Amino acid sequence: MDMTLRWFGTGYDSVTLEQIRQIPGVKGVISTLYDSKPGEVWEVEKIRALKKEVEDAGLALMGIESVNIHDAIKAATPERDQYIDNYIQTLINLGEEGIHLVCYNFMPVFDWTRSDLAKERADGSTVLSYDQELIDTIDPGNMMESIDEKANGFILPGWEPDRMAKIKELFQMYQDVNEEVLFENLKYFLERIMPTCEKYDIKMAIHPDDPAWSVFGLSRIMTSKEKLLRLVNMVDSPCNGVTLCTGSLASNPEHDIPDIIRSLKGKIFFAHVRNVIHHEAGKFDEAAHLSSDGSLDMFEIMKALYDIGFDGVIRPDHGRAIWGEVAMPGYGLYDRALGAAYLNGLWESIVKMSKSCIQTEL
Ligand SMILES: [Mn+2]
Repeated sequence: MDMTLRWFGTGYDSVTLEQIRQIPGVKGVISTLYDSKPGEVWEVEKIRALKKEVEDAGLALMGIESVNIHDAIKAATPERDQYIDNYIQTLINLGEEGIHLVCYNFMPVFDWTRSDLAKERADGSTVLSYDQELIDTIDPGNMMESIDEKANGFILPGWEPDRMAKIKELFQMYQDVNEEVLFENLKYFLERIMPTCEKYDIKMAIHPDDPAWSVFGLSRIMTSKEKLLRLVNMVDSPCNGVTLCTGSLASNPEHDIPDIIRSLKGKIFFAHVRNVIHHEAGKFDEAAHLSSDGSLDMFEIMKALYDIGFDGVIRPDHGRAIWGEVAMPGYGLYDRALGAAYLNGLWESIVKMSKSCIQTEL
């Protein structure tokens, strides 16, 4: 297991590589070319420069989150093949630079969605939060403004202002894209890119939809164990797998995360681990990573990852904003560093206890 932190790049992230390097047990970062637009070919020089910057700081670039997928591919417009060609060229350029993990999502129009980016808790910390009733009062055309208000001046991942400016066109583009069509479009995309992924050993790790249900009437398909299994089974390739994001999947309180992990044995290439507090249906807050701070049992989650032999890249996911830090919501240094230390602690104890059990049995 390789513990990492997500890092958005110099000029985009308030956290520095030097700070990340000082977190015990963190070996690398997951990053992206944050100024690239969906559909663009990533230039080799830019990938190389990013990798060099990370390595010069004593860390490894362990994967990309994300190479975003152009809406033409998700909606299967006549331009999709050209955009898939571009995507393949980006994968080739990443592969040539030794990148072997790419996280992506296949959500129409909106990436992750929250109703509040800074909900205050009793201890003064703030967290991201979701309330379906509040979301239902928002005109999707104004979603960008409501998200932007509490973003501390940062551009949020997946909420590119240029794209959001064309929100009406985007909704039109997806009006006939139901779940089955979206699955077909995803299959088409994966079948076209897998030969390149296999050639360069690039693991494509789809991120579950967040929250795990349809929002604003748009179809969403990466929303449950059954659908994640359908995805891994519909395109048979060692490079077709998932990002196991505990917080996204746990937006639905009925989801049993350790069970989902076990069912995806061999297909989890990347893990995002965070905790949530469930309220009534359609309403949840993010929390500190500690089990007792939220509704998820993080020991059982890490144990399930251990039991399936997970040896991929992991990162603490969104943290709370604490100690007065001003950062991109969910992506401050302090609480994610606490999260990394905690998850490493859980892992160490699971590994050592498992080994002593084996010895006892012998
Ligand atoms: Mn995630």
